[in-house]
Amino acid sequence: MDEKLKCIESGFEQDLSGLKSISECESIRIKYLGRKGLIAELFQELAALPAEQKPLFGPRINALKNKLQQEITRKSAMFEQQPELQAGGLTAQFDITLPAVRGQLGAGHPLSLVLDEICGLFIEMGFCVVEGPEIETEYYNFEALNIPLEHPSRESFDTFYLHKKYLLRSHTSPVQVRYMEKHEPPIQIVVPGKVYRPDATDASHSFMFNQVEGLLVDKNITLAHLKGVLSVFAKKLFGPKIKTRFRPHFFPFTEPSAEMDVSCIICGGKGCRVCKQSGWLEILGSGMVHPKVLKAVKIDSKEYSGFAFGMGVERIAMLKYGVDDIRLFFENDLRFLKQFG
Ligand code: 2NM
Repeated sequence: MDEKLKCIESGFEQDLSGLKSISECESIRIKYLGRKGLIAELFQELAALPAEQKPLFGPRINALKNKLQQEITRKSAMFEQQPELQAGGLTAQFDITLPAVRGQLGAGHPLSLVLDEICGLFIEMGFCVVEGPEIETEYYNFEALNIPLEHPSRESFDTFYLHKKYLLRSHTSPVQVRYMEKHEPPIQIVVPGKVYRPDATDASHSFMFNQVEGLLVDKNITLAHLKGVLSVFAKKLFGPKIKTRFRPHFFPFTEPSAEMDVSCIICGGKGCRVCKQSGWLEILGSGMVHPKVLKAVKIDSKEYSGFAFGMGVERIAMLKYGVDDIRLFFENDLRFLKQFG
């Protein structure tokens, strides 16, 4: 008897899930609850059982009967209210009365968050965001930027060459060159994007990474404007307590050139493992746009001057989030990515 009850119940569940229309509901009702149906059969068998077993199975058969009645009524009401579920469409298998399964919410990629934040800070200061091609020519990636052919300075921008004159840009500066060719000053842009260099991959190097570079050209622009804009940027990005300093440097496309450091965001300047006991972290490169670069884009360097800068997004994201291996950004391990907003 016990076996039989279980068997009828599981058979019913199978039949119920295959239902496609209201008329099929009726056939199932007859099969189980009809005058000669499976439940009626159970009651007949119950009558034949020894008296002491009747109280064991009577209530169970009744309970099963009620359950089947409820399920069939629920299902036919569903077909009545949602006629489009009938007749074997894809949705016929879909029980709209079931509770919904909640999908997993995504999170912004840490590099997107930092890139958007950096661009947002420059937008607040009046810059426009500009993008350009990742496949470039030697002219825009090097020559226009005062990095002559065969010059050793090209080696610090070690490059992936494609077919003949084409290459993968090793910085986003070619976009600034293209922009200056087409627009007259005043110019005030930031350029985010992917850049490529054939470095061996390790904890701090990747053959592809993201940069944000910027350019401001107008009359009477001086190193004071460069220092002002970039110091404000650092305070907005890392907080008002942060200190900045500028160290002389060399870039072929700027003269003079400088790197900007911020006081270590981990130890506050006391010295720690991250800042290698120096108290300072290098954040970006910058300088006054070289007259030869302005000449290449036909901007008169007697009338106009400008400053430019560039920073690595991965490096800043690593400092901001305390990530110690750049490869984590590219492996798409959800255990890592889920930790960001
Ligand atoms: C940097 C550092 C210094 C830079 C220069 C230019 C251009 F096109 F105006 F000449 N764009 N970006 C520049 C200057 C980039 O990155 C470390």
